[in-house]
Amino acid sequence: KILITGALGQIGSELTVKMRGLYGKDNVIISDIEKKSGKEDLTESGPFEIINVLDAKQISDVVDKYKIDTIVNLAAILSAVGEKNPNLCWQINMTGLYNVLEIAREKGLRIFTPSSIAVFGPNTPKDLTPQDTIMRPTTMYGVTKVSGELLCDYYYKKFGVDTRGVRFPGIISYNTLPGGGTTDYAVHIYYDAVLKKSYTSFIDKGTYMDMMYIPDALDAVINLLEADGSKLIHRNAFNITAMSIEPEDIANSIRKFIPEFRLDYDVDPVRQKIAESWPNSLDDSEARKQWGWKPNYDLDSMTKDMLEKLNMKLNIELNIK
Ligand code: VAH
Repeated sequence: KILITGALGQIGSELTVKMRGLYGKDNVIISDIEKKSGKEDLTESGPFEIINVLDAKQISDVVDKYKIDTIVNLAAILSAVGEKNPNLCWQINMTGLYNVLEIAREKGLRIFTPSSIAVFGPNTPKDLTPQDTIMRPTTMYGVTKVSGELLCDYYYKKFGVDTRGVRFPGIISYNTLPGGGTTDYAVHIYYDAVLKKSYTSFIDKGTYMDMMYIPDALDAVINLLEADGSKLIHRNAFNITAMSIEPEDIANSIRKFIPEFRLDYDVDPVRQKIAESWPNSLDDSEARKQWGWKPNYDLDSMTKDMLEKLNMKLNIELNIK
């Protein structure tokens, strides 16, 4: 039985559907800090619990109630919001994780914790960033992701807790908007392409970051959780990526489907500084070797699918209004 925390967010809302399809809805218990309107398709279609990850007893009670054996801990504050409220970012990302790890230690659970390219900082090698290298992030979010990786590896080595994780790049999806990250421009550009045939980017031209389409991100969670643990040399967390792109690359790809699409810039210095502190591209060969990581979507196939799905989604919403 799997418990997903933060299940109503960008990754969680689609991981819920995927996992319920694979394992059966009653085997995937989802939780979030509150019920969110518009998420009835998730909260009414299977077990849903309110969990504030800062309350260890709430987590423990749900684990006992449903006999959970695996927790996918997605509850988190992302990079840009984390710079606005670093204390909350530390509390949610670290105390939440600590509570989950302590329950996993007591009850012998398996834990998946997402890390991020945000673990890397300005003095990390920027191109084809290695799996094992310098990690001195300059955001509170990045500090919590490095700390989280170290804590998860500690719980594996010291207590034998089966912890696993991946360093997610920016994730692009059309179902649920991301919760305040730096890579969010790469999601909003597609929404505006459909709605306005133009987008004003808060990240500057020429700023490369790793990205991936959400179906590949969901496969990474499933495949790493199902991987034979005895074959894993690393645990927390694996570099994974599908593409290294900058805003102009996305615009050129969109123009293959919307020729008149226009991109201009109104750079946000805070998020630009964060983006520049992260790598241009990751080396994800260890994930490919140790558990068969392989993305299926490249930029153009992602763009094609995003525009098709957003056209349907936004036109339906527009027609309803
Ligand atoms: C963010 N989308 O921008 C998240 C992620 C790698 C980026 O951590 O904060």
